[in-house]
Amino acid sequence: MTIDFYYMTGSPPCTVISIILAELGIESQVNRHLINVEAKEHLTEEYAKKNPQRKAPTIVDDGFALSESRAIAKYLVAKYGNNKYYPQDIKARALIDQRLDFDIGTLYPKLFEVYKSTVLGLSLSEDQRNKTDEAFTVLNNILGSSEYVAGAEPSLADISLALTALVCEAFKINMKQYPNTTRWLTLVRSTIPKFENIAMEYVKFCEQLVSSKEKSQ
Ligand SMILES: N[C@@H](CCC(=O)N[C@@H](CS)C(=O)NCC(=O)O)C(=O)O
Repeated sequence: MTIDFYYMTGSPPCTVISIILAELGIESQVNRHLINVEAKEHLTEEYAKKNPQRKAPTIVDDGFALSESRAIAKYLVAKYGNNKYYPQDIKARALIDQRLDFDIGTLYPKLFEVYKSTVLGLSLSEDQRNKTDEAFTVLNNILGSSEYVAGAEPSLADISLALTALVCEAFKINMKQYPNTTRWLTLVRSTIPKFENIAMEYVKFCEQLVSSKEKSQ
């Protein structure tokens, strides 16, 4: 069995999949394919057969192609992980899905705006700043009454949301305003074994982006 994993450097959703592959202990069965973005490898018709959105990450598992990091994460834990981090209990799973949807629909898009402002120099409007604060306040409030984002146990939602929060921090969002979130980030980093090394490698990449942007100004 081999899983083909198509990824890009500097990509939060690809980093999430790398963490999950490591957590499941199946990295040795994975063929990693680094997409050459400059050569537009992801825009080819061949790649579109695997991922109609022409983005990364994508996996191909025994001929089965799948994209969207959160869908990939659920598939991998169902097939290879005995549902680790995604329990079968309907309500537990629904809560994890809700948190993952909050990430893709609300928090992660804010990360993209913060990235565009910090690294690409586009201005962030007052409204965008307020909406980013609103999204982080929602996360902080969830974590006020729950150890992890979907209850007392770590889940896929913690891996996905924690990476979004860590990257925003690297892009200079002051996370000290969200004390429940900083408490939880420390918890995730110390209790999900493969999170720390892989996530921090990516955070360092972001910090270098920010510092080279600052030096060029
Ligand atoms: N919602 C998607 C996001 C995928 C995505 O936007 N990937 C970016 C890399 S972070 C990409 O492929 N960008 C290349 C492009 O848009 O041309 C997921 O979670 O997998």
